[in-house]
Amino acid sequence: MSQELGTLEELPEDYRSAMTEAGVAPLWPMMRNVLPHGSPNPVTKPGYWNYEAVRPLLLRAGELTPVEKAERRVLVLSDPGRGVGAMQATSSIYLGLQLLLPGETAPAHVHTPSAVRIMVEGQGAFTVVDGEKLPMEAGDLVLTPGGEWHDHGHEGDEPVVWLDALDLPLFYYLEGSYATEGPLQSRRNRPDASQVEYLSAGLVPSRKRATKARRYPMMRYPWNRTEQALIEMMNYGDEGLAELDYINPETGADVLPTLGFTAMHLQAGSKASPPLRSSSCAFHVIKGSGKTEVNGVSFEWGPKDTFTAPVFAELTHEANTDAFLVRVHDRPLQERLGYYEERAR
Ligand code: GTQ
Repeated sequence: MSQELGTLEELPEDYRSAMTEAGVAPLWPMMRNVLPHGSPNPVTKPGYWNYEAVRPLLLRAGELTPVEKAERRVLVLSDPGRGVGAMQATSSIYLGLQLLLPGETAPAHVHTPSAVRIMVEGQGAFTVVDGEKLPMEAGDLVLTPGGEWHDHGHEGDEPVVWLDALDLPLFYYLEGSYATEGPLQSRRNRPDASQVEYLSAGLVPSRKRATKARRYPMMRYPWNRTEQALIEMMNYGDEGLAELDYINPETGADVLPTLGFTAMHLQAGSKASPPLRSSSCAFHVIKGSGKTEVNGVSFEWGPKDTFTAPVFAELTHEANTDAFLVRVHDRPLQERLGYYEERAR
């Protein structure tokens, strides 16, 4: 274990200005900032967004800014540790609430970061990804992987809101984030793959020699099936908590290279304290109400609310009613980088 490290102030003034002149700086006064002992020192603070509070602001954006002038009409959920305006909710996760009004179209574009939509309210919206029209119903999870063209449309008659989760902070940090705009896509005249090729878990279209599956074979994960599966898991489990990971049905891998998604069901009256995880995460409430403590900060949540936890957060969930949440996390990225970790409480 190293002893107390030297400080900048200990160094002679002339040496410090000569270093500045040369464009260099000593590591040792900064060493513990970049390599703290034992565990990271996150900038991210626990965040909570009450949907009822944000909803009127989002609807007002619909009156103030036509979608043509927004490209995407979104209110961004900023990490309290970085302050309002920060384009991130945790170190690696961007979250935004997007509004689309009846008849509107959000134009086609493609970008390097990947996005996932979790439907919050309203009917009749759809996203077209790679020519596939994906209906969006409450709780559905819809993928827009990086590099895939996507546009959003709305054939219903009420405002539609969904939660966007993107790995944008990572791409921005890598100076790799950019978008290209293009014309609306033509759509194949068939239901999306979740209703045809991948209707049943455990069954995939028969593997033929020389045919290569799409990298992202299924872009939509309908909520009704997820909820049914969670309820069955709960019925035959004994923990008061059931969890299912969203996976690519062809490979069994997480749905995206960087972000993972886990559907959670907490039984009414149950309490859960997961291990400390090296991943940061966001929770979006599909149904039900409860309370979660994140590093000692308590959030009372209800349907459509969203809250976040930094890396290695101490979490305790308590459900007042039967509750369903989707957890967005960066475990896949950390596993790729070889450092994902869980520590017992
Ligand atoms: O719908 O494509 O919240 O490109 C941020 C960037 C949504 C989208 C966001 C985007 C989108």
